[in-house]
Amino acid sequence: MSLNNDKIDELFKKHPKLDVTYTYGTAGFRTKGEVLDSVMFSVGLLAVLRSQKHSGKVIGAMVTASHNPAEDNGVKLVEPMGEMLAQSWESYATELANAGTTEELLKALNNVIAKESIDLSQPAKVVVGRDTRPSGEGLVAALSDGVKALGGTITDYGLMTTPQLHYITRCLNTQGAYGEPTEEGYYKKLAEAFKRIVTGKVKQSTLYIDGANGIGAPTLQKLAKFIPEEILSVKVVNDDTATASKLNLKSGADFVKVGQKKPDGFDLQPGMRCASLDGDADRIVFWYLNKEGTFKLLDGDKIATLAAGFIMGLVKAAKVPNIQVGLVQTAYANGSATAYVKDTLQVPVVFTATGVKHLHHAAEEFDVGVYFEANGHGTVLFSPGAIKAFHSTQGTTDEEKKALETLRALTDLINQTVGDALSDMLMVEAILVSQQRSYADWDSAYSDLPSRLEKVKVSNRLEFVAIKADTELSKPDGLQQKINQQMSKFKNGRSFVRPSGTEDVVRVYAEADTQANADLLAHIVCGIIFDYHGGVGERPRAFQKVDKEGNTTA
Ligand code: 16G
Ligand code: MG
Repeated sequence: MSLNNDKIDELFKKHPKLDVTYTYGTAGFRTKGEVLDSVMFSVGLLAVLRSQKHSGKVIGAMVTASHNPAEDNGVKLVEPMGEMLAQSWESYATELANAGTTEELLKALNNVIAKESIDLSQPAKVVVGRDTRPSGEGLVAALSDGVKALGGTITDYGLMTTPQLHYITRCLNTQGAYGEPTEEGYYKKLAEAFKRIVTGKVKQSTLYIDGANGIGAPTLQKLAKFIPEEILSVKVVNDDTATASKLNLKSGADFVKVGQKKPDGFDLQPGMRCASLDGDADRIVFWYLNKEGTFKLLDGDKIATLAAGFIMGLVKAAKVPNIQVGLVQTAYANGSATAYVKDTLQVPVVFTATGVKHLHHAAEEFDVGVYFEANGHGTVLFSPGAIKAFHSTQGTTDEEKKALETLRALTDLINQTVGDALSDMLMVEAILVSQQRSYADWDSAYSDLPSRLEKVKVSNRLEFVAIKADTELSKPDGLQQKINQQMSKFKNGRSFVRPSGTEDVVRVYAEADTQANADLLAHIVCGIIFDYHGGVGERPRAFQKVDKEGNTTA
């Protein structure tokens, strides 16, 4: 079989490429919604080839720009078992998206077909979902045209969270073994598993969830209907999805994590238990006011340590042999969190580069792999062997049986495809209920080292090459030595620099013994980058000036 060139030409003409260069980045394509029409068409084409490569298995496409403002949009492809698109295909996505004429497009398509030995006679199935952005509907139509241009079939699931789309993709490809491939199937699976863990235990106070005025808000409201009020009470705040401009505006997980402050819409009082989702509900961070009235954040590191500690305890109590629990972090993990995991929990820690796909694959190496980015994206993966062991181990005492039942329920409760804010919310709640623990008690496991995250605009961020799981730079020459020199001047000083995968900036992270020192270290490193490595635009006043010997100057 060969491509239907006329059909491709006819449909491509409906979605002409603009004079923009596109890149499939850390989490797919992401930019202004108004320039994405042709990109969506090209992603539809690629999804068909990917499905054919997998002998007709269903490929997912999620139209979202996560925590970005409402005018942005994006798309990412999902593999049959619910993981992110294989990295080796990202460059094909970029090539197809940048083809300006039908001729170029056919050339790019034939290149993928030849290199990947695609059998065009295979069937191709694609499922698509989208978040609440106004541009979403039109973009789904463009993607759909791409699928049709190559003769594939597409099912539009409409509005849903990113993790729901990943869930559905996996359900469809496992003939329902992972769950019912419907929105309701998702709610039922989570709600049932949650009930199995908490029923009969003392309920906690109301959870106030910041929905970032995005798709997570109505989704959580629907999920809550499947969980009796006697075991969980949730109140969704920032649930205005009708006013597009409010999406992620002064709200959501990213706003709270970066700014270390509460979102709009909350009259926050000590004792209230709160959390924030992001715009597509694949991230969550928890937060509260402590007794002194100070805002306190329980981020991805805190979620990971809570989960790892709880699961380790269960595995021990259930006497399941040979289960290795491991934790995966990125360079953004707070130094105190890493120390706590190694020294107190005594769990092995692996570091990967930033981006969910890297963490996910590293977590698969463990029987129970807990992975979270500090920003709140993460999940816990159970290997097939671990799931089997939890079911085949019988347990003799009541305590053993109870622990086994909780472990089994956790394998259903925790989304196995990708980080899922709603599943993570229920996981955390199930743990806190089981341990009868308050946020403050959870928080007291360790104290974060003060940290600062900054960004610097530079003329070419691709001149910055991060190595060793983003902890060091190999390029530009000499910069890493300068950073090392500055770090050594601060107690507990640690700083690293990496080019962003989602924004045209380089990011600078620093931590140290005090907030003032963390800020200073970050601003020194920012100053060095800005002054010696291509800073552009107005020089932020906070950036420190440093001479060639590395001494700060006024
Ligand atoms: C994307 C990634 C996230 C990562 C972030 C880093 C996925 C689904 N999301 O949002 O994991 O933390 O990018 O952004 O992979 P940056 O490269 O701009 O710092
Ligand atoms: Mg997100």
